[in-house]
Amino acid sequence: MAELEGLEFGKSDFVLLDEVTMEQFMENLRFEKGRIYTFIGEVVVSVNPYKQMDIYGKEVIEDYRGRELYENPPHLYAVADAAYKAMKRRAKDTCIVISGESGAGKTEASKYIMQYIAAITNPSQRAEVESVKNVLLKSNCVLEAFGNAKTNRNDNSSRFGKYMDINFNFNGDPTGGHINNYLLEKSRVVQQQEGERNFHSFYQASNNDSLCHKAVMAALKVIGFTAEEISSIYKILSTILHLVSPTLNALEDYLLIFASVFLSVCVKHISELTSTEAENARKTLLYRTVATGGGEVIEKGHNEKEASYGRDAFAKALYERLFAWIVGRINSVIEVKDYNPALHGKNTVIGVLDIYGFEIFDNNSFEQFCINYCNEKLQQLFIELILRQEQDEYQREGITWQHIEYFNNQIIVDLVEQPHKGIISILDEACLTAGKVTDTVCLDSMNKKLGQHPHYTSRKLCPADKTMEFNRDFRIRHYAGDVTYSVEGFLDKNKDPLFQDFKRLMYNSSDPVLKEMWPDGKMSITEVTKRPLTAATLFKNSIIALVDKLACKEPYYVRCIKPNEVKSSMLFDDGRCQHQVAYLGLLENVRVRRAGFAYRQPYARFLQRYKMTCEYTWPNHLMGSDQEAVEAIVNQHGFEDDVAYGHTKLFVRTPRTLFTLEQERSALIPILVLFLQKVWRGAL
Ligand code: AD9
Ligand code: MG
Repeated sequence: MAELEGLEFGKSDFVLLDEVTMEQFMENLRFEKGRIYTFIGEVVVSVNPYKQMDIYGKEVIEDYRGRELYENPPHLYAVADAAYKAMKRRAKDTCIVISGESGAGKTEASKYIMQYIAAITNPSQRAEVESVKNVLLKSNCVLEAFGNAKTNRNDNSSRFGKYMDINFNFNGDPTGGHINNYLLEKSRVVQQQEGERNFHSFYQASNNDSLCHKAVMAALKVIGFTAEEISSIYKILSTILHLVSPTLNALEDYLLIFASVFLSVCVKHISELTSTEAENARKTLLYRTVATGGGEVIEKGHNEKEASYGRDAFAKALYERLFAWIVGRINSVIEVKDYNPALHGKNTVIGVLDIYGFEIFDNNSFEQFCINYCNEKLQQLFIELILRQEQDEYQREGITWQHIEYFNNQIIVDLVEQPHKGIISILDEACLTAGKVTDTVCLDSMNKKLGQHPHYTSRKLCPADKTMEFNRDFRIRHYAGDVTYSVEGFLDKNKDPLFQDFKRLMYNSSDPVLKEMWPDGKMSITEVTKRPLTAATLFKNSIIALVDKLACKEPYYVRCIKPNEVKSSMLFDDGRCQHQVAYLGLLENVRVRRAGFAYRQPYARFLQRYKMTCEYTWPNHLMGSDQEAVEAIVNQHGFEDDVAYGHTKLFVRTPRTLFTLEQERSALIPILVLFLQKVWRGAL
């Protein structure tokens, strides 16, 4: 099949469009033609089909295994194979970056890529490699259960960022891996927007998702979680459910909480589930310990607001630490042990990034701010790498490079992260200021400092009811669209405080798993604690580290597009798709790819494919080098003006040239097949 794909060639890569216009791009993108993947050179553009496609599985994997990118129709498998080949043949660390907005198909793509890599490795079925592969694959199921939730944009939305490194030995077989997780949206534990749900794990544990629950339990066991650990995980989930249950919520009146029988029932459950003293658990929910100036330690009762605030912060922290612990536990199983480079050769890595996509909700808060900032950083990386890669390649091969204008979103990245001036700095400053700095005061400060910024607008909405306060928010003109953020809760989420008493309570639990998650509970109240970094700064640091990690690898890109807002397999919403094509910079990507040379191929490869079209090279050439043989093909066709000769590759300027060669090749194949058949039958 692959060999006879020549005529499909033109349609399968945007580089081959007659003209790079939005109309032509959209015409070629539409999935009604039954094709959901298209190349831009080595980038795969993917449109979510919202239905099961018969394009995955063992047989298709075999078609792609070890083949070059353009020999088969565009597919995730082609890009996975390219990343794998680069890693294996050239001992390069590579990464596959999957981007696109929420619901565009990133997580599904990352799973197909992982399955492909698992399928093509370890042909000798060595048990220890099989076990690593199994854990890598099963970790998806567990992480999705605990880190994904139904949102209004996606029924299985990733509420954390995931970057997974897979390590390979010199044979190209997986030897281990490491997962980094980024900012779990923990506020979801206590509050969800209308129409959304809590993390999947809560439903699996408590009610109707028994099928998924079984799969998660099986996956936990395969990974190597012990029965005690699994029991602790589910006890923590139950604890959180008790904490955020409507019963406890309804009792927010501080005095009522005191007197309530419900509270004592709840406390009893919580203390049993967390293996803590009931009296300590009760006290921790209702009091906090404070050190007075004179070094005295006193217990201070919470007021109603503090009590409910403390409880929510506790529930969120419990879940966040549980999630981090699960990731750490998986890492401890898959980390590469006893690897000796002298003995085993270079240990290489393929990284797969599947992070939350760009989000615009009706009400956007601190979480969307972080998620969208992260997407700005990844877009910035895409711009840099795609440009850099082209530039490097031309330089390496000794070919002159022509610059193409891009919208560079660095200005938005700076707006968010610049030291002293950026939004994160202003937020941090407000969090560190003693006394009562409210969200609105912080917003005033942002407006003063950033009011003139072309991508920032402050908004003051006059409420319908004149006695009410003004609604206050700010708007960022992101690369992917305008997002209005409600400033309410920003400072609190950024400070992310948790009364020390909760940490101590957990540290003193007799459940060893739970205790392990709270090492900082060891400190006594009088010990001086350094002010922890704020949530936004921690996130910023982790994303900067991620970008650094990706930037030093050879990147492969999957750009996902969401075809409509209603999760339909029938609807291709032109306007929505055009918007995504525009902000993802796909047209520019095509232009850059075409500006210099649309195609480049190593001489040997080019020769192998087109030697049949030239009398001097078929069936074998007698020239000194492959480059000379390629020159013979080019000259015979009169393409001299359309190509340049690099040190190792032929560069082709216009798609027409390759297309002509492809057509000629396709026309020749049946004749050659007939010829060979006759030879075999002895007729010739
Ligand atoms: V988010 O940023 O985590 O909210 P993703 O990860 O981009 O988002 P996801 O992969 O979860 O989106 O895809 C959303 C849904 O689209 C899936 O649950 C599937 O129902 C559907 N989907 C996505 N890709 C495919 C596919 N290749 N084939 C069939 C798909 N269905
Ligand atoms: Mg996802």
